Amino acid sequence: MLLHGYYRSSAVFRVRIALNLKGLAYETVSHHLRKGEQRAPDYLALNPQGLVPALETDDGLITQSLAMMEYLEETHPQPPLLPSSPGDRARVRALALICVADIHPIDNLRVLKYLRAAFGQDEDAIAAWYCHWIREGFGPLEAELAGDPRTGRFCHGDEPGLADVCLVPQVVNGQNYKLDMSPYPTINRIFDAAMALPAFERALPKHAPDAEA
Ligand SMILES: N[C@@H](CCC(=O)N[C@@H](CS)C(=O)NCC(=O)O)C(=O)O
Repeated sequence: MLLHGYYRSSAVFRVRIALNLKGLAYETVSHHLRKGEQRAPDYLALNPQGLVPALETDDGLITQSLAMMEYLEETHPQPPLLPSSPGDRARVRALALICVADIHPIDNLRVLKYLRAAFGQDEDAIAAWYCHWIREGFGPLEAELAGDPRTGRFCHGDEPGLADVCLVPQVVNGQNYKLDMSPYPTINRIFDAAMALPAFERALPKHAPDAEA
């Protein structure tokens, strides 16, 4: 498989973790997001959204990190990223979507660029925006995780799964913006448990082949 990405991208970070958890080998192509390489004509021809990640597979190109992770789960079911019962699967998907659908899209690079270019916002305002939307997601996520007995060492039970794969990059994004994580003890505990696993640690941006010094 060939993963189109960029080391700092948290959506790509998710896919690196999922590939590592599944024990799957892959190669990478880097598209420097700050230089706008995701909008180069040859990449747009591949992925008209002009976003990373994109994953080239034997079944064709897959865009959208969640679709990739579901694809990996279906083609390589072991170890599972989703639990076996429909209710539990729905819970894990819902937890994952807090990061994937509710937090990440409004903190994306193109949104921040638009805030600067169209509304003249400075870096303090950008940081306030960025952290606000993480707090909006992490508050309810913390409450859900802390209040549900299905939460274990990880978001769901004692093995890492899809919700953890999506949570960890979002926490790292918060750390990059110096977000105060003290209101989220359960999230912090799960983050620490995940980072103790090589599949998560090796997927960190700093270990990606295109990481900059
Ligand atoms: N929903 C998409 C989001 C992909 C996405 O927004 N990727 C970001 C990097 S984390 C990107 O390519 N940003 C480029 C830009 O904003 O121009 C997914 O999960 O794959």
